Amino acid sequence: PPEIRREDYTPFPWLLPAIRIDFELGLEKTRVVATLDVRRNPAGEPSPAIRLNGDGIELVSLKCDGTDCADRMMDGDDLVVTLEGDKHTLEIVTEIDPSANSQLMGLYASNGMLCTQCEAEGFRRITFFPDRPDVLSTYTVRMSGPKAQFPVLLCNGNRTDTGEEGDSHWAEWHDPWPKPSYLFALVAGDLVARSDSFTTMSGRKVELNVWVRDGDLDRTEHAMESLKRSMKWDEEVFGREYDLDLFNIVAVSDFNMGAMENKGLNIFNTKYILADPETATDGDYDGIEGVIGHEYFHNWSGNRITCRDWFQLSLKEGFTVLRDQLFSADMGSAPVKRIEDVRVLRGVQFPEDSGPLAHPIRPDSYREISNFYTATVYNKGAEVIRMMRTMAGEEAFRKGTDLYFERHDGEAATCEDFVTSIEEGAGLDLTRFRRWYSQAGTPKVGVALDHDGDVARLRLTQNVPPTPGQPDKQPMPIPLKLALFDRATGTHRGEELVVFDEDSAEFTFEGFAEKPVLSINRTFSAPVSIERDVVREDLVFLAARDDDPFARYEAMQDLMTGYLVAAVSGDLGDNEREAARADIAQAMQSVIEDDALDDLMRGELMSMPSQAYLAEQMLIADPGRIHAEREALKADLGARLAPQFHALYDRAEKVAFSLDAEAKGARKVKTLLVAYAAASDPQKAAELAAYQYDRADNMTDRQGALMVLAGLDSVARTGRLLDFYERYRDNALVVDKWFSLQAASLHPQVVDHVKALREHPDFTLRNPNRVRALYMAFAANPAAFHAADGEGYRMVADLILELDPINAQTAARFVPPLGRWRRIEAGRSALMHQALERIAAAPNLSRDTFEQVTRSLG
Ligand code: BAL
Ligand code: ZN
Repeated sequence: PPEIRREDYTPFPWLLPAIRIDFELGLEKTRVVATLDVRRNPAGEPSPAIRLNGDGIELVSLKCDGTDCADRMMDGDDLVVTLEGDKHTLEIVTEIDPSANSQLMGLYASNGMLCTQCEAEGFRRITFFPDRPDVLSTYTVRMSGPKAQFPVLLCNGNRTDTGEEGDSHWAEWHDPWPKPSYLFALVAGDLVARSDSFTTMSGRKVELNVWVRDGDLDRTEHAMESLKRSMKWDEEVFGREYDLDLFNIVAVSDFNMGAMENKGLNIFNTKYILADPETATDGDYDGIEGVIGHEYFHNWSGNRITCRDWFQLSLKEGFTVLRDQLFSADMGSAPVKRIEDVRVLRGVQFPEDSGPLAHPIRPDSYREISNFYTATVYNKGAEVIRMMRTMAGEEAFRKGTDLYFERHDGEAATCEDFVTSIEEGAGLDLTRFRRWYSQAGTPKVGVALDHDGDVARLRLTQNVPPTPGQPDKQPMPIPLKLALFDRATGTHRGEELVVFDEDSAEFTFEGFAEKPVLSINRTFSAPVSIERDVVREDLVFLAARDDDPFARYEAMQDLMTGYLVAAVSGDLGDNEREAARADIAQAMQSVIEDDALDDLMRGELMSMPSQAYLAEQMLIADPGRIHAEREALKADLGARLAPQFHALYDRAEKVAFSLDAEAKGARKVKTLLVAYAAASDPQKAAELAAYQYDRADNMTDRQGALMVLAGLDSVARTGRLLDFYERYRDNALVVDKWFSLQAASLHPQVVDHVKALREHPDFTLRNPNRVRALYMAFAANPAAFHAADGEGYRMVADLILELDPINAQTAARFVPPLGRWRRIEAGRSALMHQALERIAAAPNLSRDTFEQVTRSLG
């Protein structure tokens, strides 16, 4: 497959201001008649032909200005039509079989309903079209089909007319907002809606519907409330008002992504819609609110202003992730949300940035764009915009985003357009800052603090590591929030922001009789990796009293990370080991005893760094040793702090179920404590987990207990796993949890469990949620995936090969875990490499998997 390069962008030579599509809908056969008004684009290069993209579809007929058109050719999957004049009408007829569409791109069948997914390049699987984001059209769509099978017919925009013809009925929809083809959507099925309304800031009433299958309606309240909160928040915080009279959301159970922001008709994975306390965890509730917000916010950051080309994906995704993060922070605990966001960034994006698939947030080339819906484009993209906000301040940043929305409304814009708007609107000089868009790799920031007389001197260095195709890097502006604490009083004089954009920089602070304690990168103000020489005593100090919750969390993480990295490398003598463990326990005790903390935050402070994060701290990681040392520390803490842990559990247990922060916090610490107990006293832990499971009146407690039990060899394990399955076997989302819990468990026989679950009658390769439930959980379970004999790698490679012809996009997502081979100890590394080579050697690989595997081997 050819490589597509950002620098090759040229405008499309034709404009398609208005299009009309007639769908005669059927699960096995859908006939599509697309009528395109095309006219020459004065801004494009003159072209004797129009290229209409296709993907696996066959042309039934083609007319140009009313007559059959023979002056055409196929170029690969694309249809190229010779056009001489400046203005034509093309009528294109295609027929497709949605039931055969297992890729879930384009128009496909899911549980008897029809739905679409067009981003990034799915529209070309429906009809021949210039399927690129800079071609904007208004769409008028007529849908017709059997009334009994498809009682509900939905499309983008507003419904303008309906009618019936015998057993069949039809609806006509018109979307007045010009949009690219990737935002097209259609749904036909037997659905019911929770309906509500929202009155916008200018007083317009918008009808809201959340459409689900009959029987799921009771679980849509949280989604609807989240939608209304999103609409209000975007008005208040970004000044953005909704722009249609109708907003529909549809939940489907077969979906490649989390959700999709199609104009006026968001389509969601059921996972991000359906919730009630019996079947959804607190995490699920938060996920729903965040994703509903995310898709809604796209209406402005994505739909009203879209992307010129797919290299600009972070323009809409990075910005929209930032918007959803700020929204969730405002709706719940801001510090905890920040910690969660950083955990995702460091757990997923940092490894991406330091591996063979590293790419800048605005990539320079790709073969398959689906592979670039990454944590880098999304989450690092959000961090980059967050840094602009930090440097500008909230008010000035808002001026920048106002200017961006005003200046580019209705356009297909670029990241550069965004940066220029922020620069002008917020009054920042972002000249050097633009390097964050072009350079991949996580900057390493060296931090050293000296003290001399009454002066504290901070020395900073930065180094952006080489990444594929980018051997040499330029220094980038790095905004670091910091505070210097007086050891005696435990206070500081105020937070400062330093921005340094050279290889090294020095800052001096006067008036410190004694060396202060440095708190740096507070709130995680820059997405960098801090490397500092810090004594444990200072970390214990910060863990107990830093007034920035993120920095306090960071001190706890650093304490544990420092110890674990040293322990894994074998650098610690017995005395040092004991001293470090005692310090960690002391810090944790101060966290448990701090009455000013809420339990949501306490849970964060008590959480250990993930194995992925620990592996990232080492040039070459030994997953077996990391796992063993991490479990040993857990056991040690569980034993040392047993009385404190008990007391905390007892207190948390008394909090009755509700969805407020106090009760959520109580649930969080309870399960965390059972997990510690599992390491220190497995038998007691099994009893406690079974007890928590049996008396659970909500999914958070039940799933937490089962998570721990799944990792233990205990009779309680078998019984509760069976009970869970029997209780929820009719609920696909909960059965997904059942698969995940077993694949993610700490049980020594996970490999065998996953093999058995692969054969379970409920497992299917056709449903991405089910595949991810079993295999993503497995690939993210270091002890199992990195089994020393390579069985975990073989299983994932087998999955990729089997899934690739069915759903290439989902298959390719399993390649990155194997792509970490260069950073893993030699024995396993060779086995990972072998697995990748076996995939690479397979015939007929999809473009998705081919690209990921070749880059990973690279
Ligand atoms: N645009 C694809 C799904 C999302 O990021 O919202
Ligand atoms: Zn998005």
